[in-house]
Amino acid sequence: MSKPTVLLIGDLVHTNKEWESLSSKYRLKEFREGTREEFLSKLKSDFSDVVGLYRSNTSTSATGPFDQELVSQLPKPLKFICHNGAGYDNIDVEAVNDRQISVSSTPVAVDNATADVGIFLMLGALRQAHIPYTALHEGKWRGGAPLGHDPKDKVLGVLGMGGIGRALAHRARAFGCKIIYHNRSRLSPELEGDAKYVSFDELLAQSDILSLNLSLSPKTKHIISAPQLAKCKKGVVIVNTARGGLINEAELVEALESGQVGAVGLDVFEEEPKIHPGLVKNDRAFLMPHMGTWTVETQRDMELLVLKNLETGMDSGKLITRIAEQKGLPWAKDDTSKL
Ligand SMILES: *[C@@H]1O[C@H](CO)[C@@H](O)[C@H](O)[C@H]1NC(C)=O
Ligand SMILES: *[C@@H]1O[C@H](CO)[C@@H](O)[C@H](O)[C@H]1NC(C)=O
Ligand SMILES: *[C@@H]1O[C@H](CO)[C@@H](O)[C@H](O)[C@H]1NC(C)=O
Ligand SMILES: CC(=O)N[C@H]1CO[C@H](CO)[C@@H](O)[C@@H]1O
Repeated sequence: MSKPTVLLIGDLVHTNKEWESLSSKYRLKEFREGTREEFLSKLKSDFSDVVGLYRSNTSTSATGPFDQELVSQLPKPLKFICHNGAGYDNIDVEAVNDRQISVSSTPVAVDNATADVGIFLMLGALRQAHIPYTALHEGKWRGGAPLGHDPKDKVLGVLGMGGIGRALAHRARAFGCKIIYHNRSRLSPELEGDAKYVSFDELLAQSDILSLNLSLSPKTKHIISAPQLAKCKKGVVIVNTARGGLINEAELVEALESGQVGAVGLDVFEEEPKIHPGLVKNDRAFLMPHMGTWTVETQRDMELLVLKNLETGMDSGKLITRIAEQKGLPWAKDDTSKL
């Protein structure tokens, strides 16, 4: 019997050995680079027998997004798309669900590193670190930096209390923050700890620091815009390590300029890599170019989790970290014991 085929799209950096060792069980095919046209044409020839595939956010630059057009041309035998990344907004979920193709992403593996950057941005924004940091590099010592603020006794509001939100809360407790959160559903007492569950409006009204940790979907796009910013305390600090599109960036700039928002710590932007000029030039903006998971250890852990999903899918028909939109569907079978 011939081995089933798995396909790697885009690059693999830290786990090439592990990938190659899968050749004992599967036929390995690769599309590390190329164009969307080439990819679509290979789907009909070379790749027509692919059962499982590995993709990543960066492979989007080779194939374009997994939108309706592309998903409709995926080969018939394809059952699994294992995606490298916590966010998978470049996969059309409705289209893959229609075809009953299982999709996994890499939550959990990203939690700690992303929460680390969340804290870094929170502290950077509270201290308005941008001013002394750039001044020092220009030979101007502190550059007239204003006094910053301590995290101690500040109310940290976490919007979206998933793995990253909880890892952030865990760290923020050590800095003396009081944690409140809002999530579509309240967490179990074990997961909640001393964090207080509040409504979305209460979260806005009570937070000294507001951190976003929810995934981007049509429902959450621009969840923070002018009306929400107006409901916040004057001088609120906004931290975003999730997705740029959660915030209306132009309206955030206005609120920052008016002083309604005191400072921001942002790792993600609405039209990456383009950043609103009002953010770049604002001294109270502490910015990073989407580096949440940008560490050797975490990148490797993410690649390993994708390969583990692929292998589990191929061998048992189940996924370890299936995307939320597929959980509970009759054809969607999971095995979370391997996490
Ligand atoms: C993933 O791709 C989306 C666009 O599809 C982009 O907004 C986002 O910045 C990318 N994320 C990473 C981690 O590169
Ligand atoms: C995250 O860090 C905690 C320690 O703070 C550790 O217990 C946990 O295993 C880490 N999670 C992952 C997925 O590595
Ligand atoms: C937050 O709410 C969503 C939607 O109800 C739910 O899927 C998720 O499990 C919740 N998060 C936690 C950590 O309970
Ligand atoms: C990127 C990410 O992991 N976001 C999580 C933040 O919290 C929401 C709500 O609990 C989760 O659904 C997301 O997965």
